[in-house]
Amino acid sequence: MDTVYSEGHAVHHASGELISGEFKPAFEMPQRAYNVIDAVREVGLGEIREPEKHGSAPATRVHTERMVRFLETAWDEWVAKRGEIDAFPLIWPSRSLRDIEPNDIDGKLGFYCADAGTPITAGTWPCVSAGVDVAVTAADMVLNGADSAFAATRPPGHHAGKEIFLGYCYLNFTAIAAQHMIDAGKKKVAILDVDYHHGNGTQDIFYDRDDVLFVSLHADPMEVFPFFAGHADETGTGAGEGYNVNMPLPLGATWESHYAEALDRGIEAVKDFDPDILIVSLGVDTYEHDPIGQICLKREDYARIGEALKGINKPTLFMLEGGYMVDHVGVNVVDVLKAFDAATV
Ligand code: SP5
Ligand code: ZN
Repeated sequence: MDTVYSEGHAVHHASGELISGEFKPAFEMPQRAYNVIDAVREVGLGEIREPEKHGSAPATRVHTERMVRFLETAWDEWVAKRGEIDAFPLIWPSRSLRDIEPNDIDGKLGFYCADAGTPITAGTWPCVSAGVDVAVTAADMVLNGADSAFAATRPPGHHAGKEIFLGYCYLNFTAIAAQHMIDAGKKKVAILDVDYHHGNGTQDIFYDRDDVLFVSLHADPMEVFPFFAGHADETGTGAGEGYNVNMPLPLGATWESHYAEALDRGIEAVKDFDPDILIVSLGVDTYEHDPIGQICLKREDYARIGEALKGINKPTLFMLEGGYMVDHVGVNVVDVLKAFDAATV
């Protein structure tokens, strides 16, 4: 399996995030992607290619034009008001407040950014622009006939919705890749999201559509981030009814206790849909030692995931999502990819 990767990710390095009542070093950092690429090289997974440039047009197919322009211009606007420190929101338009885009940068930050862990930094826009290039280039490899490809994107993307960003995610690279495949003429794309957290952004983008199936295994949002999406009763709306499948898992779940069974059900849902292409949102924050996750997969379980996914027997694009036990992100991701390559259908 070949990998698409751009060094361009490294310019986004948040100074920190508000977590557990403290401003702490950001869990989502450049070293994550470096370790993934080191692991890809180490096992000789395949070639590592540079992406082609695609500009912001693929992003505006799934996000609103005004949010994409905000991401592009927010840093300069913020620096003019506050200087060169990371830009965090400090008020949000929750429930009883108005759904209005204010003029001032502090108001705009709250309007688009939904949490206190996803700052705009000096490098955010160049980084996520490189991510779009990586996602679309890897999607093109699968469209052009590769059995599989790996988009080593950073930061993750699955929390970013049509007009909202949170959870270390700014643009939804998985959704951008799926839409690019639909725009290239594919009729049906399935997204299977195995990140520890619910992929609320991907769900938001495709919730009313029957051409993109979204299936997600994640920790129960009654207990953990993103709290306000990912419940089992979210099944899609309108034409999309029945094309959104959420499988919340209890905290502490292991391969044996819940994971294997839920993964099987997810795989069955994908097989029933019979997509042209499968996209896997591959987060490894399900690892037992992840600093922010409370699902307990062991190292050997990642190969089991890869092997199980091969059974779907479809061209497959893997997208890198979360995973914060930095020294283990690379090996766990590569264990999935290696096992996928090695498995026979
Ligand atoms: C893509 C992705 O994995 N985003 C994750 C964003 C999670 N942000 C909130 C984390 C809160 C974790 N609280 C647990 C503290 C344990 N000490
Ligand atoms: Zn996650």
